[in-house]
Amino acid sequence: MNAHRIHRVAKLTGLSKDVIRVWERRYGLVKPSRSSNRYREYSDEEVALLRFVKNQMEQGATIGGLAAEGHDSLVARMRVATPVSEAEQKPHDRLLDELIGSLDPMDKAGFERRLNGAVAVIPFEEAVQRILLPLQRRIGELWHEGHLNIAVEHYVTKIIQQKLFSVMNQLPVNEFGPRILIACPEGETHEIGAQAVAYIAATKGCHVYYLGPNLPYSDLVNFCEKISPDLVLLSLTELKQEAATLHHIKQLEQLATRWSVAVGGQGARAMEDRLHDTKIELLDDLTALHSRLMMTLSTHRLAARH
Ligand code: B12
Repeated sequence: MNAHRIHRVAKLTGLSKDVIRVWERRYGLVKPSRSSNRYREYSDEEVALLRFVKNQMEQGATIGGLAAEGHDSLVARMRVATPVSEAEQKPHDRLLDELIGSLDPMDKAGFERRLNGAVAVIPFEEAVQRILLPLQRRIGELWHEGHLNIAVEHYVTKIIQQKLFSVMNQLPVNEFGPRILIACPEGETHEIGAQAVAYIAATKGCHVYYLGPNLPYSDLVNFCEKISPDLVLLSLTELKQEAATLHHIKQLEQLATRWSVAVGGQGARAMEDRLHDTKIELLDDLTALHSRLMMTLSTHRLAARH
């Protein structure tokens, strides 16, 4: 790990030395150590965090809002948003190879020991990004290519889901937090994206209603009427035919006249052009999801005060 003096940090981040000091003093964003002659020394991670904060502000976030989110949450988010270098990803790729190797012939104990061991030693949010979701993609692709039996795919998918649910169930239910309804709409059975979204919303202190895959539109509306959600988040993975897409958007537009509706996932991104003139928001990725949740949380807090 490198230690950088403030003038180098200014060069690396494009921030002035004054700004860096203010972010330290006023907001406690970074906590540089001091060299023997009292110079501030910043770690690589602090430099990356300053860059991440600058980038977030360029996209509209405020320094106050980011600081209120807290140092640890920002670091976690930065780690997820920062592309992993090849060297960093290598151990995860190796692990994924080993995990897949232990499925044929089936070595259940070996598979679970490896997976549990790897997930236990890194922050769970990182494990989701670096291990669980990539594992789901790899397993799914193997099935799609005809290299894996669907029963084995189900076994792995269920383990991934259990991990997400068990960590989610340990989080306190924040009954006074904003109500976030998360589901996959009718016809959408790829579930892990929605589950990851539910987990993230729960970690932020939202009151999550997770309704899973393939939820018929009329039941979605009924449920919204019951709970009056602050935000409806829908995960779309499959790309539909033109007519089905238009029908789908029409229904969601109806929903969006009464509640805030946002969509995400590969299928949602593919219909981006069709969403421009609608009230349906598109959340490009998990960083966008995070910003949207922070906005919902602060609106909810403000409303609670009045
Ligand atoms: C895993 C998988 C499966 C698994 C699903 C397991 C399950 N229960 O969820 C299995 C093997 C069962 C499966 C089956 C099918 N699948 Co499939 N599957 C995949 C695969 C490999 C990965 C999808 C996935 O789960 N990714 C993991 C998620 C977390 O990653 P992601 O989708 O990139 O999502 C990221 C973001 O988009 C975001 N996100 C997701 N949702 C949301 C929501 C919000 C609000 C936000 C903010 C963000 C967000 O989160 C993720 C963060 O990294 C893809 C191919 C691929 N590589 O993408 C095909 C794919 C999606 N499947 C496909 C198809 C067609 C099917 C089947 C219909 C095939 C069939 N004829 O039977 C079936 C039916 C579905 C089913 N569940 O039974 C096609 C879809 C084609 C299309 N037109 O779009 C794909 C693209 C494969 C292909 N190349 O053809 N599949």
